[in-house]
Amino acid sequence: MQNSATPTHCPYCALQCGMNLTPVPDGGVEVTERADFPVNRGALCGKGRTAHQVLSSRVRLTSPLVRSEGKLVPATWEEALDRIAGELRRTRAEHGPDACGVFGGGGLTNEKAYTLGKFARVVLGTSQIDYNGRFCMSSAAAGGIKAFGLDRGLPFPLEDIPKTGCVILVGSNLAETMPPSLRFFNELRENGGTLIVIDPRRTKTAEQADLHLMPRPGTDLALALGLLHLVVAEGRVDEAYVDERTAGWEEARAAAMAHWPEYVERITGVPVPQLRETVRMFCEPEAAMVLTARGPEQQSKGTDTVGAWINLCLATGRAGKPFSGYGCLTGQGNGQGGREHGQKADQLPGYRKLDDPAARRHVAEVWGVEPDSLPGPGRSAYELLDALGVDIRSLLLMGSNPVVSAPRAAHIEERIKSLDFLVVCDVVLSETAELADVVLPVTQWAEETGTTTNLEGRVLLRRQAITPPEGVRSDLEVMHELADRLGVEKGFPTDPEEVFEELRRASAGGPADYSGITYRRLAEENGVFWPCPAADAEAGHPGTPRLFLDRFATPDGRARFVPVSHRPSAEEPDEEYPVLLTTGRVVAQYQSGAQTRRVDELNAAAPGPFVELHPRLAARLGAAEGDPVAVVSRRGRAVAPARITTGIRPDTVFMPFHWPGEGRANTLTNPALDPTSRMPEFKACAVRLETVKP
Ligand SMILES: Nc1nc2c(c(=O)[nH]1)N[C@H]1C(S)=C(S)[C@@H](COP(=O)(O)OP(=O)(O)OC[C@H]3O[C@@H](n4cnc5c(=O)[nH]c(N)nc54)[C@H](O)[C@@H]3O)O[C@H]1N2
Ligand SMILES: Nc1nc2c(c(=O)[nH]1)N[C@H]1C(S)=C(S)[C@@H](COP(=O)(O)OP(=O)(O)OC[C@H]3O[C@@H](n4cnc5c(=O)[nH]c(N)nc54)[C@H](O)[C@@H]3O)O[C@H]1N2
Ligand code: SF4
Ligand SMILES: [Mo]
Repeated sequence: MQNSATPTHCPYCALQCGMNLTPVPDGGVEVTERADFPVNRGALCGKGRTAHQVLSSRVRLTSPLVRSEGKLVPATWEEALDRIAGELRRTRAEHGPDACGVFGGGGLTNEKAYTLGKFARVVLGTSQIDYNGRFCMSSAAAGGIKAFGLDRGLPFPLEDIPKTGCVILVGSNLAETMPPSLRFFNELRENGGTLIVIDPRRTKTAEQADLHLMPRPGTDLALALGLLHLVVAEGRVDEAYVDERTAGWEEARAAAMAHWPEYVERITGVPVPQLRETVRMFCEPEAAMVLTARGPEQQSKGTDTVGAWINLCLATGRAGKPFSGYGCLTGQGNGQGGREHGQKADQLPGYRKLDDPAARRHVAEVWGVEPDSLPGPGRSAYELLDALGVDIRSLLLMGSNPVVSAPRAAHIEERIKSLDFLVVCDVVLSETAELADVVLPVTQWAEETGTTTNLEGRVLLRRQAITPPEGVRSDLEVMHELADRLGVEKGFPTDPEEVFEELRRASAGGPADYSGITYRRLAEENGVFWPCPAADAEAGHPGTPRLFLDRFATPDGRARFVPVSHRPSAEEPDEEYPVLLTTGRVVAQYQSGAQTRRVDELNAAAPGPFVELHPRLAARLGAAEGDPVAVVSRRGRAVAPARITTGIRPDTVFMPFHWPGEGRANTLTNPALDPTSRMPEFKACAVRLETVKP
């Protein structure tokens, strides 16, 4: 579509690295360096570098598919859309609007996420919408809202990291999950700052650390409480800050004092001297940060765990001050924006609450509907998937591959198969799309324009660089066509900028206020941090790179301590299942692998699943490197080759979750949910290991 390079952003993770797409002679594009984006300054990981290969029509869908006599066969768009509209209408007539479910994704642009939420509530009239971000950032979001009154992953730009004195990185393997961001931590250390990594495995990230703590999976809550205990015992509380900027200290203090260092050592396996050293390194410099990722968050106590880490920051005066604070490293490309504009079960655009009457009135007016017509909050992601074929009879799925990525996946696969009707919009034939009744082939990043909000809260413009292949349409076009067929002719534009203009109005005055942001500004300014209210649009509100410097987003401006206590994981090892399983990622594959498993170079680097285990555990089992090992939990059994390393606790095994089939990690995982965030416990369940006869 253009002859010169188009500046844009990577389709994958929340770093949203800047890249150029440069035309190549065969009519396609390739990824080339773009140095002007401050997050990555030109650096890309292998996934970003090869992202253009997934644009090729060799690996993707280019025709709608409709199930006929048990098989998915090509169909016209008219046939496919008519079939979907007919089935959704029938479900609604026979079972009521809540029998239609919608499942979205944190990779969808703001425009798509916004439109999907509106489509569910206005066109289908269903409360049953949620998305895969529930599996990702929901515990950190819940913790942040409780303590600060607002959830924005990082309350400061990544560029602040080199300027702080110490960073505690809790359960993040960013050397593999966001490689270009490692630069900020290297600069931190060059500047004399220190890095502490907390991970049950000696990851590539932990190898960079000045101090590495290796707790048992699922014990970060006790660990944080133990550190706070020591902060108090050693007289390191910032009393003036606590008085001036916080509320609830006494209760939180009392809860922490019950967590003696020796008791915490017994729970976590982290020796007391390491706890003391952590407190010293964290408290001595003038500024310090705690950053969490999925390790401590994907737990049935993730929200409390995040609360405990925030308590540590508050007690030591390390939040809402320059180069200090708590942040969560959000994961998906639009993991931040995807949680702000209404595809979450309890939310309306602008990070408004669906059960807040004023929010309902505001959004209903923008949408031109009655506030009372908006359904209430629905089920969370796992609960929604678990209700498929029971209460929910038809599902529209856009931007997720739960057959691979949902906890207790064999059960969820059965639930999906028991649906009356499944429609999947995707760019490739994912494992979930293979089960659909209708599959719609959609455009992706480089073929359409849209905005994403990266892990810093920086809203970015991803520009169209290439004409989509024949036969595909955008997600916005799909929703427009379906709305039209279901009797809603207006309000579902197909032009992303028109959607964004409406999103600006819908978000105006909400916590995530985008009303002062325009496509023009995004193009000129290389991104704008929310909140950016329009009240000052004339003067040009500069956006808000740093939050909470004057006050927190609570009614009285004070941050809230949360009184939390340690509790065990939903499933602790016992005689029958004596080992802990934790799960996560490798650098060369992305999520369910739907996209990256289609790139040769990435498959060569990471060809398949494995079970990482300590030599002592391997010896007890009688397994050698590469031997197939069966991992068995109360949910099922998975088999993958052994990868033996001293870089993991001897009581723990690790599996990446990027693959379907026999080695699918999620066959094993426990869907125990956090009571507040409804996050499943992906990071800790009990298993036993067995050798497999060849
Ligand atoms: N290559 C690659 N990059 C990605 C993604 C991808 O799939 N592949 N996905 C993106 C997305 S959506 C996300 S959410 C992020 C995730 O980014 P990360 O959170 O960095 O990724 P994970 O590998 O899931 O988990 C991080 C670490 O948590 C550790 N861990 C496990 N259990 C515990 C525990 O109980 N406590 C502690 N402290 N640590 C524990 C694991 O050993 C692992 O090293 O990555 C993003 N980037
Ligand atoms: N065991 C275990 N399980 C986990 C995790 C873990 O750490 N351990 N992590 C969890 C986390 S943090 C996450 S985020 C989830 C992610 O897991 P999934 O939700 O399965 O995420 P993806 O694999 O990214 O799936 C996105 C799908 O949408 C398609 N797609 C991409 N762009 C578009 C688009 O613009 N429109 C449409 N319609 N489709 C598009 C892709 O091709 C792909 O099929 O996995 C969770 N599952
Ligand atoms: S780190 Fe994330 S955003 Fe950057 S190139 Fe890799 S996948 Fe893309
Ligand atoms: Mo994620």
